[in-house]
Amino acid sequence: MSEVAGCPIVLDPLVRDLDGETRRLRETGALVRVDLLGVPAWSVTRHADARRLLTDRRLVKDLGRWKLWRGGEVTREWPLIGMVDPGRSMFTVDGAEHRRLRAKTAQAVTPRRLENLRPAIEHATRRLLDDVGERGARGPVDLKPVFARPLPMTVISVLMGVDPALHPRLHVLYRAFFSMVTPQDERLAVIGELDRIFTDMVRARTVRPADDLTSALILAGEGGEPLTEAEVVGNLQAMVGAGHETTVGLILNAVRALLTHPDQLRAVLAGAAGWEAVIEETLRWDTPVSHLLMRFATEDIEVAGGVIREGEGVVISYRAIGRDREHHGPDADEFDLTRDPAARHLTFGHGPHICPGAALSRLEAGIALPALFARFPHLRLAVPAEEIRNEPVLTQNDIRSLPVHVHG
Ligand code: STR
Repeated sequence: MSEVAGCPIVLDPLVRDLDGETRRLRETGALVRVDLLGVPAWSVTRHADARRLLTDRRLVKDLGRWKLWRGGEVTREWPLIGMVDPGRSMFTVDGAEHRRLRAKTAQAVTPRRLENLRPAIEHATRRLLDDVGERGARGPVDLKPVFARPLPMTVISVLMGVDPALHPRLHVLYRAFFSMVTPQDERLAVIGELDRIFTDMVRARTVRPADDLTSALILAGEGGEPLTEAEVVGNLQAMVGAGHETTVGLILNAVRALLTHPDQLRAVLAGAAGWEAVIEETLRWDTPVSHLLMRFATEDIEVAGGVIREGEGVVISYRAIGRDREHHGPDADEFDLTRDPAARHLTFGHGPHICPGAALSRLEAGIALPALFARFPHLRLAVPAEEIRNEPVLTQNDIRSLPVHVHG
């Protein structure tokens, strides 16, 4: 697809310079016209505007409200279609229907309920760190495939009841799903296969419920309409898709931030700064999600002196928002663990769709990061920081690999 006229920023599907792109977005303005692989949309780059828009009912998830989709200008040939049309779930509906689809999941992932998962997370962390240690004895280890990627998949699978035998295939499928270099016919086949995998799983649980959230979603219905099979499948896919991809980013980005800020790492290891600060500052400074697609305007909406017209699409650019100087101050580009925690970041979103997995990801990172640095106090990068590249993934901030030396 060709470039779109009137879009000052073309988001790079190969993500060759994420910091540069984040800066350009922010400097271009608060409401910026962006070119998403040939498709125009608005990007929101300021904390205050995003916070307001995320509770604005005139902005909805329903793809049917998108003029470019209704008019046939955007089709299933668009590489980002899977992000805006992943099927019916709590991720794609609003209002009363959204509350109905989300209620059971939200109840299951409160900080208190999640404490039940702690032993499983600690066990998985220990087992993976054993593997890191063994490989590390032979040379540099890439923390992504050996540690950061398997842990969230294992944890979300325990919660949802996904068979661990599926993990290798799921990793292959999600990688192809998110990568912008995947040929589109292959991506559509991947989406079909994910759908079959999760539909089969929901059918198996319908016949034989187990002690997992998928079974709870199937059995839910007391005091309301039960979810349909397609809705349970949609929610399961949303949970696995989000739970798998985003926490990988949180863990890797935190490790990279600490290894490239040795003074702050020392403060953490000496107990002068907390792991909670590491997690929250990483979430703000190097957000696991660069851009969240997409919401659609049901009427004209004024934002920051501009107007989003009825039927236009809106992207929340969380990475730019995390670096918003109007909210985080003139040093917003600095990673600083002593930053005032009262100036909360917006990385998990806001309003009805606020990330239901926020507490789970904090729990995972809060176990994984201290365990990693306790086991390997001499951890250091095995390549210059400038050589660490992103995957060609437009929406997620997805480091390709993080090679480290783990022993001395
Ligand atoms: C991945 C593919 C799929 O089967 C279902 C979904 C719905 C939820 C989406 C997920 C997607 C991609 C990653 C998202 C997640 C919700 C939160 C997560 C967008 C499209 C984020 O990265 C914020």
